[in-house]
Amino acid sequence: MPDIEAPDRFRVLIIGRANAGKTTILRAVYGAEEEPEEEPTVYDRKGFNKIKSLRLTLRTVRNKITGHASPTSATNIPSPSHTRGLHDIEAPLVFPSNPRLVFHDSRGFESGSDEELELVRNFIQSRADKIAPMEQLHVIWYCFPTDSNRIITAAEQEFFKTIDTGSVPVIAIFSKFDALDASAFVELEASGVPFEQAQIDAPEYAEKQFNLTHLPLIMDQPHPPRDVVYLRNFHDKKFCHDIRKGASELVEKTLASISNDDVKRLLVLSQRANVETCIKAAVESGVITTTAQKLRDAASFDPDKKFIVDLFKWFPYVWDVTYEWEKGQGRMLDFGGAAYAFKGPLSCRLPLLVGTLSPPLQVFAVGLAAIIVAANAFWLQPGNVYQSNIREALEQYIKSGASSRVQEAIFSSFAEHDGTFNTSACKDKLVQIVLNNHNSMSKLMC
Ligand SMILES: Nc1nc2c(ncn2[C@@H]2O[C@H](COP(=O)(O)OP(=O)(O)O)[C@@H](O)[C@H]2O)c(=O)[nH]1
Ligand SMILES: [Mg+2]
Repeated sequence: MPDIEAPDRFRVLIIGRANAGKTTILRAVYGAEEEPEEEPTVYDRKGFNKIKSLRLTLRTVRNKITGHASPTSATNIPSPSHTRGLHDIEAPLVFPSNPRLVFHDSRGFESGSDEELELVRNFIQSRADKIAPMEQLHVIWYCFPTDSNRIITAAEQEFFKTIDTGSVPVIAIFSKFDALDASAFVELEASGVPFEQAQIDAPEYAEKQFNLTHLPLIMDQPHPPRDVVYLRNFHDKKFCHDIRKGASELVEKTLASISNDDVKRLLVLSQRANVETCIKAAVESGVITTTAQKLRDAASFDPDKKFIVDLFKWFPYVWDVTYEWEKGQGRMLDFGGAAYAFKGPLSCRLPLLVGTLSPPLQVFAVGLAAIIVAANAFWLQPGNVYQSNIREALEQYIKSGASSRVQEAIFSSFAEHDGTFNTSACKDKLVQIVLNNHNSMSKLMC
C-alpha cells in the first residue's frame, strides 16, 4: 500500500549537536512556537501509529480551542523522544499542530565516532529516491551552533568529505549567530567605531569574517552544502524580525535547492514562516490565469467557491483553522469555511473589488483580493487564522484603498493585453501587484 501513496508530508533530516538550536529552528519554520505543550510526538519506526496519531493530533488542537482537557495522558500514544533515551534517527517526529512536516533528529557526530557517521550515511542512503515516495527524505539541514568554541569539528567536515547525499540537498545552518555578532561588535568598538555604528555594522562584519575563516572548512570539501544560512536570536520572541527573516530565508533557500515540483509544493504547504512563498505559489499554480483566459469572451464573472478554495489552499494557516471550525471531525482538506467567510460579503462588495474591469480582469481583481486577504489575515492572528480574521482582512483591504490600487494596477498592466493570460510573464506581473499591495512583515511592527 505505501508504495502507491504520493508523498503528502515534507520530510527533513536535521543534524546537529545537542543544543545546536535544532528544535528552536523547526518550531520557527513550522509555526509551532506558540504551543508550549506540543512536544514532538514520536511515531513508531515504521510509522504504524501514524493515522492514530494524526487523529489524536487534531483532537488535541480542537480540545485546546474548546478548553477540554488533553486526551493524551489517557490514550495509548507513542512516547516522546525524551522518554526514549537516546535519539533514534529512524524515528519520525511531528509537531502535533503541524502534521504536514515530518522530521528526523540526529545529534550528529558529537563524539566523532565512525559509527555515528555510518548511521547517518545508512539512513540517507535508505531514504534516497528509489524508495516509496512517502518515505523519501526531501532535505538535510545541517546545523552548526556558532556559540561553541569549535564551530565546525573535524568529524563534521568528514560528513561533507565523504557523504554524497545524491538528489537530497543539504543546507548548512549556522545557528546562534548572535554570539558572533556580539564578538564582532566588541571588535568594531575596540577599533574606534562609535557604539551605534558598531551595532549596525556588527552582523555584516561577523558574516564576512566567518566566510573567510570558517566557511571554507565545509565549502572546500568534495560534497559541500547547496546553500548556507545564518540564524540569529531564534531563542527570544522579542527578536521576531530576526526569527521571521531567518526562517523565511531558510525556506526560500531550501525551496530553490529542490527540483521536484511536487516536493516544492509540500514544503510551501508545511512551512508557516514565509507568507510570500505562499503568495507566489498561489499565483504560479495558474488558478487565476487559466480562469481569466477561459473568460476572454465572457459577459460576466461570478466567482464560485472552488475558485476561492483553490487559492486559499496555498495558505496553510488558513487551511487548518477552517478544518477545526467547519467540520469538527473528518478530513483536513476542506477550506469551505474560510472560502465562505470571503465569499459571503462578496455579494455586496463585488462591485467595489472589480469596478469597471472586463470579466477576465475581474478574475484578476477577485483572485488577487483573495490572495492578499489570505496573506494579510496571517498578521491578524499569526499562524492561526479564523474565519473572522478573513472577514476582517477583506474589510481592511477595501477600506484601506488597497483594493482600488490593485484594480488600477490590473487595468494599467492588462487593459491592452491580447488575452493570452496563462503565461509566466502574466503571473510575474500579478505576483508583483500582490507584493506591492499586501501587508508585508517590513510594513508592520511585529
Ligand atoms: N543565543 C541564542 N540561543 C539560541 C538560539 N536558538 C536556540 N537557542 C537556545 O539554545 C538552546 C538549545 O536549543 P534547542 O533548540 O533545544 O537545541 P537542540 O538540542 O539542537 O534541539 C535553548 O536554550 C535555546 O533557547 C539563537 O539563535 N541564539
Ligand atoms: Mg532538540
